Amino acid sequence: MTYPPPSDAESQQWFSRYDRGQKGHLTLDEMHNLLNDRGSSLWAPFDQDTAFKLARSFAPPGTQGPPTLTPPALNALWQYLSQWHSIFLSFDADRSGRISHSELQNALAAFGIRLPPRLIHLMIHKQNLMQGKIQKGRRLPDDIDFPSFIDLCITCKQATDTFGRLDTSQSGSIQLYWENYMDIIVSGR
Ligand SMILES: [Ca+2]
Repeated sequence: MTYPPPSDAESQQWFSRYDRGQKGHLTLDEMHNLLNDRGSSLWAPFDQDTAFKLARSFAPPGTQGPPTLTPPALNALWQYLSQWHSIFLSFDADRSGRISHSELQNALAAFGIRLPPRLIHLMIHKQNLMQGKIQKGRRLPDDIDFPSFIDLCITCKQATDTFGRLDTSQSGSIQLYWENYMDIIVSGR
């Protein structure tokens, strides 16, 4: 089941409903609530961290402080989620509603990102750990849901962009001073 992008009228209706005080923009919390309410029949809830990454990606450039979303930015976000949900479904080969190790490996390879199985396992484990989806006494999930898939793809894209920016000769390797490395870790860019 795919999620069609909303019409302009529908999108405006949702925006008005969640824009408390009719400010003309959605705060991070308002956008987070809207995201989970609208997608409740299709995907697991987005956690706060992934919602923040999405809001930051679609907030107007140069936004200082917490990201906010205008109506056009909300439309762009829904288009983005709709496209990614289709991609998610296309790589969910066994139609389980989740992405397994091999399905993730295929998806990343299709995006030009080739990673060893150990790293794929680690990323899946870390996603489930970060999002509190590992419960005490239960076997660790070895697959991820749609919000985790989105989060992981955003992380991979940021890492690939950062590496590409530093690999000016496109040799596939970079040399980093400690300070530059710390700058990347701390700034998250
Ligand atoms: Ca699957």
